[in-house]
Amino acid sequence: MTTYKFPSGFSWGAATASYQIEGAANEGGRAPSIWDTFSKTPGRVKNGDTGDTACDSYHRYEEDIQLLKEMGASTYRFSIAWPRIYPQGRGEVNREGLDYYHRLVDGLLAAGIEPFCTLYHWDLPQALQDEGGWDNRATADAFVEFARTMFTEFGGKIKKWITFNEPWCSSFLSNYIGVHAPGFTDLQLAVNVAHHTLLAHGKTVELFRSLNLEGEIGIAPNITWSVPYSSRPEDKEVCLRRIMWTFDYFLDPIFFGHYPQNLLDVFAKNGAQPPVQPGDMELIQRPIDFIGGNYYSASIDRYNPDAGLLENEEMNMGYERTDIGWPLDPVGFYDSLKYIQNKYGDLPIYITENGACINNGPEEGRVHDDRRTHYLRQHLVSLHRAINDGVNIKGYMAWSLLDNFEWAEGYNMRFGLVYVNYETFERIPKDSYYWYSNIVKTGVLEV
Ligand code: GCO
Repeated sequence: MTTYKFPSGFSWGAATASYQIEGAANEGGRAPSIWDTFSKTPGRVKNGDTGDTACDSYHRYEEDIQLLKEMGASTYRFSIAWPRIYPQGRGEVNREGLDYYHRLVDGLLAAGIEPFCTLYHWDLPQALQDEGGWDNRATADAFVEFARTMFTEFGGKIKKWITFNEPWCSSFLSNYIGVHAPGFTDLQLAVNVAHHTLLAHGKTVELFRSLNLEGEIGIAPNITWSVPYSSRPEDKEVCLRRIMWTFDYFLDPIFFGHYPQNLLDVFAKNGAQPPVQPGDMELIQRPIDFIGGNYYSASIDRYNPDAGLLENEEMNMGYERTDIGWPLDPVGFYDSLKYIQNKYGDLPIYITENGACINNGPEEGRVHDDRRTHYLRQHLVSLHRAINDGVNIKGYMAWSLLDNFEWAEGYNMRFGLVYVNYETFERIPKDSYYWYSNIVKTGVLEV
């Protein structure tokens, strides 16, 4: 048996997102977001599932806090539904929405759990989409006003802020690949969305500093690792492009003030370029306090000029897969953390998401999700190895506390440590919850 001891003071927790868990879509003064519209459009989400009721966390947040507390979590990552705060995106603030998050945050603090708040986890108010959404530069300013309200209301209570969750998804997956809301397939549009997202990020960081708030602010891009099929330079190159598209495309502007040239070249070849205006890159480059990283999986890719935008062809190498079909690659987790350290330096890193889709349901009141435990065990070993090798990782948040609305996959894909019955909203901690809880409480993993 090997014992892996994590540093003392390491923060452990779990993550969720507003539209995926809250439900109560028409309550508390909330107006629709682009995800309400999208999920109600036939054919967009499996089984026609919507977030209307989700896990009903809007009403059951106390139970969820209790689950975190019993787990021993020191931190909880959740997101704010912008349309609960500004139902029309801007203008009049909705007090009921603020009150809900005050109840949640106060409950967390009373339980000794640090609130780790994501401002944008994809639920853009539909009213803003009607004005062009993130394609419209003015949306960045509306976002900054939403952030200002959150900072002034919650400053002192919330000390960890994430501006944007997985900006690659909310720009490219949503506007070029078209499988997430709002569901467009236009590269120039996606490149615009990415740029305005970064602009909103930079302006929000600047605002945060100007308010002199206690705490830290960062961003949480997805880390999609990719391993070259062979040592041929062209295979290595497509893999690097693939990694950089989800991660460096958003972090290079923040750290270095420019987009990665290899991706600008790909976009230019396809007739698209970011709508940069004078001063934008300076704003985007405002220093952040930490990097958040969401890691799930890796692919093995090779160069194939007929394989779409990046010219990468994904190879099936027979890797073990989770129930959503994503290959398990814990080594990719380690490699990506080293990559981040080499490229961006020693800024603190939080693993803001990591987890597995394993769809086992209850059997006689228990959920035996051994394959989730297996996944987590392997990834925590990689995490430990990265920490030992000097990567400055401060915390780990498992995705997810609860089974929840898995975007275009609906409710069938389950990522929770806690099982949710979507009819009764009963919560059942799975075997992996108890296993993870032991590590959270002791800071020790035994394998
Ligand atoms: C995110 C993710 C989550 C997903 C998870 C599993 O960015 O936070 O998309 O919301 O549920 O990644 O796919």
